[in-house]
Amino acid sequence: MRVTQVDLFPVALPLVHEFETSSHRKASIEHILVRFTDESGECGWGEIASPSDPYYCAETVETAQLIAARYLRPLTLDYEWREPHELATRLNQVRGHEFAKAGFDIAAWDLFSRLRGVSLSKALGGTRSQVAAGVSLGIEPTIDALLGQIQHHVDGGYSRVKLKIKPGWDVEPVRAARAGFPNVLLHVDANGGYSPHRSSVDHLAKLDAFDLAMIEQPFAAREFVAHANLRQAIATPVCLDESIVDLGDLRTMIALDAGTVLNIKVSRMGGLTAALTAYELATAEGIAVWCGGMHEFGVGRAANIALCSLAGFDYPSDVSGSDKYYALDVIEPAVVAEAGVVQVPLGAGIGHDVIFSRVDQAKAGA
Ligand code: OSB
Ligand code: MG
Repeated sequence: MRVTQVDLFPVALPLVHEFETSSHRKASIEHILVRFTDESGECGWGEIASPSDPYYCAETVETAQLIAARYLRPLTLDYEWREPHELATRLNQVRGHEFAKAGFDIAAWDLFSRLRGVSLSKALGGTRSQVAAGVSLGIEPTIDALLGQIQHHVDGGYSRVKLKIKPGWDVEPVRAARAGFPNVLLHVDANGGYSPHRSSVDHLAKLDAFDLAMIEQPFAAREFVAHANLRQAIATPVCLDESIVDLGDLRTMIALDAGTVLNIKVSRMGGLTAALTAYELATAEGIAVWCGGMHEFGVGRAANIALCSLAGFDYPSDVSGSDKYYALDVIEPAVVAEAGVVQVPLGAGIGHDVIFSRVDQAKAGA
């Protein structure tokens, strides 16, 4: 097939609840929706879920827009391909810029599965009709406010809660969360906020007391050795997020035994094609996998949900209902989580319709 038109739509939506990590705080999200149109007039949608600012990774919404318009769009237009991995290989001429590439790869998978009349889940090899959903909660001004947030989401049926931590906001909030919610599956995510020294290892070892499912990315992305040292020193499993951008990173993680869990993010790895390859290697090597999120709108979230429908995504993923993030998502029907479970759509492609009037209304900068 041949994509004859690529449209980029920057969209900004306010978050229902402000979100703070070890690096920054945000009240709204700006992503770029990607629309492919092929020669038959069929469309495929993708989402570039790059953070606006370079605090999670080096990409920003502006770099993503530039790379998409100047390099990825011309590489996509009028290129003949049969399967999404062919386009992904072509786009990999561009080094880095995984978030930008992910938006194009998701659009290719959506178009590909729509043309075949199958769901994205089925096209990817998914076998589950529903996936386990958790929530990721930011740093709050007080421990009471955090407990209120946990209560709200436990009341909403979620059985797994991830808490953001940073130096100065770790042992005490986690102790309070565990005391208040003895049966909730809990894990923590530091977004690389700790310095890679022995004192951090000793400090983080205190979290072993709280029966956490894992500690996610305590050190900076390239600190594989620090993660390997931590993994030796604590009982809580170590999970990597920012460290794993490509298969080479995953091989380093495995070789150094730098963690036992992988947070596969479609966006961070450059798309569904790359995520699938990482999934295959990780599961073959006994690394547990689950799917992380980047506060995606419904398009990117649908791609994440489809990925979670593959065997092995047992631990609940960061695929919450649309209402956890946005009052009005860009898709219909909205993503719904009930009793901690999201149904995998059966319709062709991502299985949701993009509501163009909402995309237009939420145009970034408008
Ligand atoms: O580290 O997983 C992360 C959001 C923005 C940047 C980094 C992360 C996150 C999340 C959100 O945790 C997860 C979600 O989309 O629900
Ligand atoms: Mg993370």
